[in-house]
Amino acid sequence: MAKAALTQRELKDKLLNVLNDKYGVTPDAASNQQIYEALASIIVTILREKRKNFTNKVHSEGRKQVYYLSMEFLMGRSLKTSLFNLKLTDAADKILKEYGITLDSIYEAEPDAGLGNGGLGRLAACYLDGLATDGYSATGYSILYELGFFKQKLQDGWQNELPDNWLPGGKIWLVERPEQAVEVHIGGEAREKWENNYHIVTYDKYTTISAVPYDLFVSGYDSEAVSKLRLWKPVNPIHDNTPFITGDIASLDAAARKSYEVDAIGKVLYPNDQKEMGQELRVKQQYFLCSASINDIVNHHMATYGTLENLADKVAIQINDTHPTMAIPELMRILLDDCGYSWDKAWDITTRVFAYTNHTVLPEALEKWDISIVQKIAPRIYSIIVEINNRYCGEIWEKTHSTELCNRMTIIDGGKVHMARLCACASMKINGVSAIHSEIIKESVFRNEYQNTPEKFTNVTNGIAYRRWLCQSNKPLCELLDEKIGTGYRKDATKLKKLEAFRNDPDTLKKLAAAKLENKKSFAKYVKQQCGKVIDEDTLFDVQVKRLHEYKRQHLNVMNIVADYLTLKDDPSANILPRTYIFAAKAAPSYYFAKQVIKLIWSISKELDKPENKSIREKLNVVFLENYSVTLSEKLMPAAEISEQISLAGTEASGTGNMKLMLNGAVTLGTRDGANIEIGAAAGEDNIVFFGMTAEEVKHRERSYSPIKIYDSDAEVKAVIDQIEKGFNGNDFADIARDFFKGKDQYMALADYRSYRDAQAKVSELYRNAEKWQSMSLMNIAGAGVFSADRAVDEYAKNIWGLRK
Ligand code: 26Q
Repeated sequence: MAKAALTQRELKDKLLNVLNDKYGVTPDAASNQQIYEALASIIVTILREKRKNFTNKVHSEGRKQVYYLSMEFLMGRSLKTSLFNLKLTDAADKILKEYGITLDSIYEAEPDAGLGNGGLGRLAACYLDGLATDGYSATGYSILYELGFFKQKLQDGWQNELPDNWLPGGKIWLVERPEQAVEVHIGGEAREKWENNYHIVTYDKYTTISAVPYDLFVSGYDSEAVSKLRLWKPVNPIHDNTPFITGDIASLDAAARKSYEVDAIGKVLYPNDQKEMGQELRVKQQYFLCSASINDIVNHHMATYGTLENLADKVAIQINDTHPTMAIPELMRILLDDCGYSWDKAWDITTRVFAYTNHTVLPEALEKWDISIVQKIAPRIYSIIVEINNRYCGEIWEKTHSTELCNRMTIIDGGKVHMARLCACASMKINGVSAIHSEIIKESVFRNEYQNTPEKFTNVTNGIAYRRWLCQSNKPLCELLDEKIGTGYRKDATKLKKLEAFRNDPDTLKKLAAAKLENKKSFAKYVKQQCGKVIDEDTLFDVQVKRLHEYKRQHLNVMNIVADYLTLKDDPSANILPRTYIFAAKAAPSYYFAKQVIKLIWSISKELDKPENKSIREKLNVVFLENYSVTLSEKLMPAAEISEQISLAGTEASGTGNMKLMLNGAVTLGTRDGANIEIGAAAGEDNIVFFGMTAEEVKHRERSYSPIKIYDSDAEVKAVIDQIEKGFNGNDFADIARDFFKGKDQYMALADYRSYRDAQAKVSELYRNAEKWQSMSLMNIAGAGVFSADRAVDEYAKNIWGLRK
């Protein structure tokens, strides 16, 4: 077992020095902000050095490296996890205590690096941790967004979006490397011609953007390896200073406009709704990321090996959903135009380098860009895509003589470029993110591609950086684990299995209950501080936290709440298990219905707050927490008892919040969707509460589905929807009642309602048997080991990238 990166003495000396040199203060006079920045800068220096040593070793052994391309990395905070992974938490804690400062208060000075929408971005962040912990050589690439994903503020229950200006507190983690800047060319004109059997490509009149790297280091736990996240900042290179010297207004104007356009590329992270956004800017962002990253990878490889012949032996590039797809034609462009490779040779290299992960089956989420936009932003890339497609369609025709198949697989179709089809065509491997999801994509989105190249398809079930949500967030539980199973689980999550032996041990179960209660108390205190709302830790904490979307069916959860509300309204003494329903969710800014659902939850919460509803509130309380983030999830997960994972079967690719909740002992109440199925297998089917239709049943039912028939025939459903229509706290929700429930009910909430109600009743019954409940909770913790990112990236490394440790 490796020792701490520094002794307590060394850390203290460094801290005192930095505080003195940078701010001229001693710890007792320093602000929390100053101490945070001083600790951060010490860690950055350690990690930078460690990464250098690790990289030297990797190079000297000629080992293969992986590059993870993603438009999003939802990193959250870095200080706590870095101290923990470097085994410096105790030392830092003791040093600060000497000055009467708590380490926790220092953590609060750090903003989240919220460079992601949700699951996909957090997964990328978790994988950097897992890769470093497992000892793999990994680099992530993304954009240095000036503004992260928006901050959510509710006004009268309506979501407002505020800019997330994270850099003032967050840039301390970034190391600028201007000497490694690369050029990206955008726009312009590309022409091709044949001359004496030579294919001549000219590309000119483009705009040059400088991509400047900012590196953020991610420590592994108890490991030599350090992952690097390289964030590109777009900068306008001022080659031509004449307008500034001559003062020519028109040229100055053009120069200012260009600066503005370049800055816009790095301004803001897009929310995951395609409808209302500026498509051109998004495509520009994507090409900027792809071009900068591929050029960097190629430069680095050339500097190490002096040739690209062995690129595929030394480099694997993972594409996180289709967002970085243009990396594929960009590598082709460099091999063809810059290095003079033949098409066949370039294609052979490219198709052995890339692998692609799919994260969704919702058709509206599949990226298709207008030809005109791709052509305008990256004309040479477009011409390469056309050539890839011509050859691809040619091959399919040769193989099958089916025009129909060619039409279904063509990358360019209906005036659009289908990014997923391009990924499938060029990648060595294609994976889904849970067992069921990897099966579904073979029958749906990639039905034809699967028939053509079945050997490309594989599954890697998602995993989480579990230490962040267990060791770094849930001290009471970790103390119990240390006592019962030792500390081996910190490095090897499968060791959590040892806890199973205690499933019927009264002492363990009692202590497990005590740990949960302690966490619930802390969380209740936090909620009180944050929004003034009082929640009772003696009630069951029932948690649904995730992005707001109709397919995730927060509104089904609301239906159950309203049904109980109506019962209690009638008879406050009704035998209903006291619960606190906890929600947190951001809606995409232009997603009207999602915002309505937030307002609905908020209105119910307000209604229950009224003094005249006190006796109802004792049994039924609802809280909506603003601004769900990585940091909020770290505070919430330890306190959760029920994990609501209630998406319509077949729609949630995996889910990862479900894994964090399970790990903290929450029992899943869920559909047979995404990773829930594997959670059931890992915890044992008796330790999860499933309900609702299976994905198969959904498929069969869909065609003849009629929500209004259910509304008309089930009195309770009718009463619930009518109440939602009438509203709460003076707000009506006729829109939701009409469109979500009585109209299309696209995600079939009414079809699963009865089964969900029954499942909730079963939960109450199980919870009333305290010992039974704690034993279920324990089995979830014991089974959570397979959902570690350490395991997931190991599967990628072995089955997809061909990496050695
Ligand atoms: C696309 C085009 C333009 C602008 C934005 C986007 C965009 C951005 C983000 C589309 C989708 C996303 C994010 C998707 C996502 O988070 N998917 C989730 O990925 C998790 C990790 O695999 C899964 O666990 C979840 O099931 C899946 O919903």
